[in-house]
Amino acid sequence: MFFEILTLFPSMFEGVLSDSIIKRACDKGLVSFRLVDFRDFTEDKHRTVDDYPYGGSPGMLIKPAPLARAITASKDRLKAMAPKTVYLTPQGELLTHDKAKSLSEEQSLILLCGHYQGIDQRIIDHYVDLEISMGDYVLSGGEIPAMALIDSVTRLIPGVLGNNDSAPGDSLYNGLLSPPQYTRPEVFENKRVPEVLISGHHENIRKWQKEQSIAMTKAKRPDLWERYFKKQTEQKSSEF
Ligand code: 4G0
Repeated sequence: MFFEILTLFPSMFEGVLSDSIIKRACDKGLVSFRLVDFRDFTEDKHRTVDDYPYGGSPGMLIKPAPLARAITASKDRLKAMAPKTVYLTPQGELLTHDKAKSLSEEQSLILLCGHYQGIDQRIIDHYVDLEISMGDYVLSGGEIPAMALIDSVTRLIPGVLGNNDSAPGDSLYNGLLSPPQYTRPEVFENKRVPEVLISGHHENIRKWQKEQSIAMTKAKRPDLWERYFKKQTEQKSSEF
């Protein structure tokens, strides 16, 4: 996977891209990155990237011309890798495991990080393939959402994760929350690890974990539970 990141703050990515799983994926040749400062695509003396919105709404917007030039240059360089242009915005579709999975099957992504009140709508209409949001809240820029997207997508690329941190075991992979987990010691501040987990009885452990997953999901994420339940009943009824 090739990620091309279009941002006004390329240095924000340095720590994240040179750490842990993403770094290992880079070293293995499974992902690569290029950071582009789209201020370099301005043509005025002051290198202006923002302007006032028509209609008099408060705040500033990213001007269309430098972005259009930057995106065109990226699309052109990556054309052999069929790039999809992704805009990180609170107005996008919420990122889910399924969406991250389908993005992980792309050859290349151009990630567009906006600032202020966002970007000119004509860029969204004519240059952007996909609008993605990390949640219903506003940040000062799209950089942190882009990092979250890169991390979640990279983990799903075959060969990135070792056996010690395998994606199929992840919470949400199967649509349920993870069951409660425990590590040593067996007694901590007078609280014991649930007996079944130290019984060595694998079938009982599996059954207990599934029950706990379901109980936790019902209690904490009724929205996920409803989706899971619907999918299960659909699968069962299609067996007849
Ligand atoms: C576009 C993404 C980008 C529009 C970006 C702000 C949150 C997210 C930005 C705006 C972001 C998210 C309309 C304020 C930059 N904040 N939830 N900030 N508006 O994924």
